[in-house]
Amino acid sequence: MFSDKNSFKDAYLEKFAEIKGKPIEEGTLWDKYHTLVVLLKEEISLCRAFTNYAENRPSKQVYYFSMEFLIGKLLHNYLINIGIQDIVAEGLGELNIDLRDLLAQESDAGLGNGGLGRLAACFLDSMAFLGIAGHGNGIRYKYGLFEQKIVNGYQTEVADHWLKNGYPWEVRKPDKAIVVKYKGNVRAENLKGRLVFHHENYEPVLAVPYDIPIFSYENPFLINNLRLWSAEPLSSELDLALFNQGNFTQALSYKSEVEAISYILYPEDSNLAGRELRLKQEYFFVAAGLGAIVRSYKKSHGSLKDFSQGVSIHINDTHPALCIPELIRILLDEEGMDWEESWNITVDAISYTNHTVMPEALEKWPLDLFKNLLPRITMIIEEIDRRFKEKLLRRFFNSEELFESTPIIKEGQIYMANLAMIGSHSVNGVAKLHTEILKKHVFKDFHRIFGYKFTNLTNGVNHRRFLLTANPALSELITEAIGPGWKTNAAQLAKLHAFREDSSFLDQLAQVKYQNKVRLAEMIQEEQGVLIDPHSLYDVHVKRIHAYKRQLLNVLKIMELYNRLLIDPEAVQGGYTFIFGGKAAPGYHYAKSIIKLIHSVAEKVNKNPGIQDKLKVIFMENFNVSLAERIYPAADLSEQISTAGKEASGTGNMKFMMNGALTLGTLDGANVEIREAVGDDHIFIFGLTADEVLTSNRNRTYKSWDEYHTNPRLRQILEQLHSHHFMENAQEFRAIYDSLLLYNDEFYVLKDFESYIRTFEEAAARYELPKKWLQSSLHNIAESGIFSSDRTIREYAHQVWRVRCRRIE
Ligand code: 26W
Repeated sequence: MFSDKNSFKDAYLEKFAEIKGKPIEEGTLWDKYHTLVVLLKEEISLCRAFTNYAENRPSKQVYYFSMEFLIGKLLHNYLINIGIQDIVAEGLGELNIDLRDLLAQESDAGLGNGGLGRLAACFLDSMAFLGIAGHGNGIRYKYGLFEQKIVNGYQTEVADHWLKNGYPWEVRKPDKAIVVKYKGNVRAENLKGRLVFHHENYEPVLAVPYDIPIFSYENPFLINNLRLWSAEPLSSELDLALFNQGNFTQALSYKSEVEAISYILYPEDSNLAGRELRLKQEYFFVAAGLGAIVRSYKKSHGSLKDFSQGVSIHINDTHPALCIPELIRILLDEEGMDWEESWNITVDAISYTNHTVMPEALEKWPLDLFKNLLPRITMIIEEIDRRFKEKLLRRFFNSEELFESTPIIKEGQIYMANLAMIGSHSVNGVAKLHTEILKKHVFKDFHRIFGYKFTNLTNGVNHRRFLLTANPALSELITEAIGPGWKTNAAQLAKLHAFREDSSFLDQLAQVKYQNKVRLAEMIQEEQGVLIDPHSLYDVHVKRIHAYKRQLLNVLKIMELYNRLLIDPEAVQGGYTFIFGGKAAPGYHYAKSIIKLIHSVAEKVNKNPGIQDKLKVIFMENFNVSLAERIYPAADLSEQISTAGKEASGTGNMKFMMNGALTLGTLDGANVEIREAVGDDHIFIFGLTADEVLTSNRNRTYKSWDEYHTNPRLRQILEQLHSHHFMENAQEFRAIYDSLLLYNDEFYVLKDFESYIRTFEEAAARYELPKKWLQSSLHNIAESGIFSSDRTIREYAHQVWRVRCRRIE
């Protein structure tokens, strides 16, 4: 790797000339960005060759199967990881190139919806960092998550053509392609007493891999791989044959049907109607990924007998659960093993993480759809189900409820979570509370049967992206104070406690936050023309828009403050800036009207001259990884206000915390553990607990009308919601109003309203005591080490994958 800026400059100019064939002065920004990536990629692959050579003892390989990898931009992180950011910035500077302009050229790879996809990306970094041979396996969607454009306060969606200029990090590997087979029929043959199955008349699809190098911080032990599969027609001859016969439409429809498989990411993160194309996608990357893994394993080991000792397959939620029947199919049909052996190897290799308790997000598929699309896989699932029921009958012959809830196939539907539970050796939730809810409620019956499979692995986030890279000023301050060790061992952030009473340090911390807030204010002014005051409290709520995440509760709070300020402009002490961001699934009308409501309230509030300096409401368009990296460092207060029991973990909460924001939240997901870590004095908790919500749901004791009748402040807001107060059209927010009153407020928004307002006021009052606030902010940063994904991945390595981390520290 380059040792100084001159050697970098020479290499860069040489590479530019080689691939662009023109003088650098004539190069576009894209040319310059592209050259930098190509140069780094080559350097990285030299390291790869070197590390593979140095590490000739084959270690266990972990494959993380995920339908989504929300990786965001890579270049900035990779420069920091390699440790050449300064050399490169200076070298480019001497060529009159601003590195920041090149960073801006990169597409933000949005191949995921939200939490689940971003978690997968953080895990890739931590696996590489810890020296685990861990690789991602997913789909190379031509279009990622839509770009959100706000028009007149409404969300509209624009296709995310992230590949339009090409994506220089990826390497296409056509020689490693795999054929994936759909439809057709299965013929059974009796070969010397053994039934052998042949899949015939299938529709073949070629899966072509594109590899992206995963390169972590400082001298990594390994350079891992993110393999994304793209669907292509099997061969052009097939098209040609059809063309020659005059079957033009059929030839074209074959091509477009095939390409549809990796065309676009489904933008729903719950409530997905069982569509054939989605099922095709799920089988596509499972069959391609496993095909390639088995091929390479056989090449180095000869047989698959010890497969599960050399390979761990992790399934990120149930979307890749077809790994279970697919691996059995390979072992049975292609390797000729018997059922027992195939089953044991499969269960031993596969582990599963659940990420949601929302019933509508638990996948189920019509059996008929399955049979038609995946005939052999369906047979295997039926056999797994049959054997499972048989065992169940022997062990729990008189427990009727077990027979109702646990089978894979029920009333003509395939339940993917049940398949994943039965066919894996480990199942985990993503925060303590979530895992308890899985054990006691969602998978209660499975917990009786397979208690030993359950474990909790609380999520974590890549602190090198969300703190080191995203917040350079804070990182520098931390490093000056405690040295650089926290970058490789986030637990060392605890050393910051020593600065609790150090007023010069606290001043600097305040300065850093202030500067980050100024930067965000400038961005908002530039993009929206709205002036916000960097001295005001930045209260930030960014995440997918969903009823259970209760952006609505936050809006009601703002409406209430506004009402109060209209009567008495001195009613609140400081100034508040409420910042929202997040996408709604395109078909989720309720979430979309929440976005419109935020805009309508913003319009009213921001334009009222009487309260100009007290209240501002901002919605930041197109929340994605890059925008997130701008927002977290500037936040004072982190809104984590889901209905208790509904948010599996949350990971934004951790990113805010490590950037020094204080949490205003319910006892839900990982908020519970954030509170355990920081103590009650450094977090603002309100609202019903998960148990209270469950009990109230069970006993049906909650009547939202009671809140309406007994709380005049609330009544006023609700009436404003369905009058002309915010909108010309009084019907605009009818669905929201009805959800709260007519449909009895499923997410306890009204129930939690009072305690939310009270707790917000406590937080706002604390903000008026700068020293106390800063001490709490520092305390949060100091305690955030356990929420690094390095900690999480160490736990996966020890408890689930049984693989050694080469990095010892
Ligand atoms: C069937 C469509 C679909 C697609 C995605 C259903 C469900 C999903 C995901 C499981 C939703 C998701 O992203 N869950 C989030 O996972 C994060 C990482 O574990 C958690 O932090 C969030 O709490 C959880 O909502």
